[in-house]
Amino acid sequence: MIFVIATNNKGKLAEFEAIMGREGYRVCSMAEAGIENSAPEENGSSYAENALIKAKACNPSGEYAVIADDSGLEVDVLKGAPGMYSARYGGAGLDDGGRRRKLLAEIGDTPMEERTARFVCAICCILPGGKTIQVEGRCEGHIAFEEKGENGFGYDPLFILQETGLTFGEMSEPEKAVYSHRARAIQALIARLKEENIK
Ligand code: ITT
Repeated sequence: MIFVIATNNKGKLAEFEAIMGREGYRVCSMAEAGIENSAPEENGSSYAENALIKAKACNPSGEYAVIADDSGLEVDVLKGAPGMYSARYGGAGLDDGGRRRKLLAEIGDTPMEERTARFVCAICCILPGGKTIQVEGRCEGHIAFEEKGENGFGYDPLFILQETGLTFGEMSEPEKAVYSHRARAIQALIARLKEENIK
């Protein structure tokens, strides 16, 4: 079975390739599966609904399965923002760096003990024939006072993982893959695929 990763985010794609690849699964990008343009409106009311919307929109032909991910960073002092709107936080004009600067500005000098946050990842997998598997993963941490580390993407240089005390930006890809929200969701998916005897 080949799994098409229905994302336009290169950072996510690299993580799926690395984590699922290490587990022996074959994955490819939408472009490699001949799908040029799939970016549906993400108008669901939960991460899970948005993941389903993205997986359905990808709709590859033949023997491919599809995996879509909807994820976000929830900051408690911002009442859960940016959350489901993490990719669009601050409007269309901002890049990842601009969104990180906006987040730091919004949180201001809130003390470390109140800078609690979590990453959430919902994955939707649609198998050939239509069977749908939905799983979720989360990881807890704090928002740093400034960016640390160059690795990863998105909010990684700002998210201090509880278990290591390092930002995802300071951790290597295999280290992030031990603890991250996406890694936990992928492990849950793999457990379900094994139950179904799908390789
Ligand atoms: P696709 O919809 O094409 O998959 P996207 O980037 O728009 O790409 P989302 O709508 O799920 O994906 O938005 C998730 C955003 O949350 C993402 O753009 C990052 O800003 C942030 N994010 C999610 N997972 C992250 C991670 O592991 N590290 C850092 N930031 C992450």
